[in-house]
Amino acid sequence: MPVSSPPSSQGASSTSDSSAAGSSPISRLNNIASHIAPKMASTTNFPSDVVPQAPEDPLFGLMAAFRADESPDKVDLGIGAYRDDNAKPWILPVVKKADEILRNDPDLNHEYAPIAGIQSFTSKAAELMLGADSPALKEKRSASIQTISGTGAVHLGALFLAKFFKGNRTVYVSNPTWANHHQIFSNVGIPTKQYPYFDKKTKGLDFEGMKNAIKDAPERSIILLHPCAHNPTGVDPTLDQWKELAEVIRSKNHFPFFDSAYQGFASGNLARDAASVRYFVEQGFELLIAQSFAKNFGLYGERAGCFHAVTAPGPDAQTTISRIASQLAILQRSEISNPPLYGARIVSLVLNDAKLFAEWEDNLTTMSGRIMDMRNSLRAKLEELGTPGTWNHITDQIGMFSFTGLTEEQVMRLRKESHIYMTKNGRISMAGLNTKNIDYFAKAVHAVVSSS
Ligand code: PLA
Repeated sequence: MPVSSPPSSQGASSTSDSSAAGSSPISRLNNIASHIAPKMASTTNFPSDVVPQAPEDPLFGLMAAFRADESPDKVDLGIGAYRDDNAKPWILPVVKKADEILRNDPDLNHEYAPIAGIQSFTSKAAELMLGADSPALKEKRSASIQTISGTGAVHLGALFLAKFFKGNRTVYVSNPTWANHHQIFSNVGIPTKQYPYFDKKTKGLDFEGMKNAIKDAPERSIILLHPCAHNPTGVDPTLDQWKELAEVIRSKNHFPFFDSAYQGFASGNLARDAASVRYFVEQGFELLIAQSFAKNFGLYGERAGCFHAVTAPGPDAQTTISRIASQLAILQRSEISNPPLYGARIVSLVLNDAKLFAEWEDNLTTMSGRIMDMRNSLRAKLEELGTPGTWNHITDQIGMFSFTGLTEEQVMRLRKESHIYMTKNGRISMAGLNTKNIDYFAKAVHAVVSSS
């Protein structure tokens, strides 16, 4: 019987890597085992035709490759996590303060949270997303449930739809979108289809393509939308375009599902970044929202998130939302029982205290402002160098990411020749750039673009 390997630092890697055959103690043990029982049939319930070796997650694989690179020049533009001007993770000063308050709270304990999470957190999270004067809040026709960050919220929404949505059980996502959307929905049996989004020529929004595809989708389809700072393109519709989209979505009775992972990161203004969602709610849509606090609070690993369901106005809206909330609680109970405390406690402290809230807004401006500086600087440098092509899209795009237009071949060359790490689709996390590495990056891009 094969001897299993200890878990590797990269998670689900296997022992069957032929390049390592015979070299590790585990493969030697496996060799001996196969001599002792050469003819023994495989005893696993999970042979390779049933459980094939899956590829490593491209983004987390990229992160591991970056960590393993020993070059002092290496640049990480992979995962969408904020970095300061020294390429270091930034603990928001307001989070440090909230943490201090938490740690000195004599009443704090480690009891379970309620199934729906910490109420002081979920209620303020809803206000943040919908606006304090939202008709949905006033009319009490929204339900909010704390989740395992944004991913957990998308998953909970997908699971709810898989169980209860009786329209066209297909979710339409932008082309491209955050790759995990495809996995999360297909895992619960909801297939994804794509609507055009990114115009390769203008490196901006293919609005007509997007609108027409949504118009052509069968009645009552699920439409997944990024409210701001679209991942991976950094391209957002204007508010007027959102209004047109709302009209199309209404005319086909589609069901909108917003995935908000970057509120405050696009413009630096929380209300402006939520304007699309708020507009749809004002228009009386029934909709779902996944909300992440990973990026805007820098609480990536703490997994603070929230899921909101909003039902349309009407005489039975409150009973509808109560039914929905009751089923969400059942799903939550069977999946995670109840959500983790720390991140939500931090967020709750900040959202419930006017002074801390103002400080948080200030921290958000620091992050979004530095990203905008890097956009301006990168564009200026590439234009100064005379790098072939146009570079206005770097400053036109918004939020954590820029879709550079670099080809996969160019991306791979940058990795090999200059130790610069970005996803193969040419997405860069803008926060990975800083005053110290931006010249190096611009020159490296200039070199590969000029010679390909
Ligand atoms: N939705 C979108 C659109 C995202 O970009 C991300 C994160 C999430 C949800 C999930 O975030 P959370 O679960 O951490 O709250 N996207 C990252 C990381 C930043 C990732 O892929 O997990 C990215 O680099 O694309």
